[in-house]
Amino acid sequence: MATPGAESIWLWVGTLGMTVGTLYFVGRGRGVRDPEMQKFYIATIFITTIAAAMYLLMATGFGLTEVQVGNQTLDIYWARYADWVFTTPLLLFDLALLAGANRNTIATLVGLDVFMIVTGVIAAFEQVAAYRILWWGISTGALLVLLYVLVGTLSEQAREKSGEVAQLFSTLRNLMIFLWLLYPVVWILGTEGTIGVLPLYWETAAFMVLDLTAKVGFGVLLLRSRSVLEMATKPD
Ligand code: RET
Repeated sequence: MATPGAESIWLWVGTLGMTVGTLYFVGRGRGVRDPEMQKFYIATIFITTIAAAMYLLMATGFGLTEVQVGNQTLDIYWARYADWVFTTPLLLFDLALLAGANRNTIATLVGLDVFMIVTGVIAAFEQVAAYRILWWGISTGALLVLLYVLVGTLSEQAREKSGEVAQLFSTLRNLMIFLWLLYPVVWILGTEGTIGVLPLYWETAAFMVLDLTAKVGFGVLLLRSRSVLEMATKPD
């Protein structure tokens, strides 16, 4: 455990944002009785709840550790990965549910995603700089395959849905592709990448904006219209 520096301001903003998001989603979900529709609310509420807890863990310093790489000591917020390993599969689950995906597609997406985060953890804790980049590359490879499945198989399954559902699906899918591709970029430019283009302060701000948009922004768009979710859950 180490003490967070000036970047803790962004971690507190993240904690607050995820908490407000959670309360908002709980409010939106009140009175939803249909079990198929409840799935969207349950997944989305867990996403921001887990993130709020992990942001609090980072802001209070428990979620921070140090890793020695050569003669550099890196500040590593390990709690990010604890957050992502649960929340990114839930985000994919939300999108897959909207697309009406089958179990094999969901399992493939979640499997690739967990592989991506776990190899990302290895990259973050590896002590040899060159191997950090190697694991970053492996993790990024998994991300690219995952996005390929999103654009291919998942989008194909979503095409059978009605106009409004298909529209919401493509908005959320495009948002996801754009945001998720920025994570490995921030990581490699930030402290983890050891080249130090982006100092910890700005890296923390960047991840916070990405996390809030990918979770709260995504959830707001998804849960905005109950009638679209109703259409999505009706057997077609
Ligand atoms: C890491 C590092 C190694 C390379 C890659 C990564 C990808 C992370 C992603 C995270 C997405 C997080 C989201 C959080 C929601 O709030 C682990 C940074 C590819 C894609 C969407």
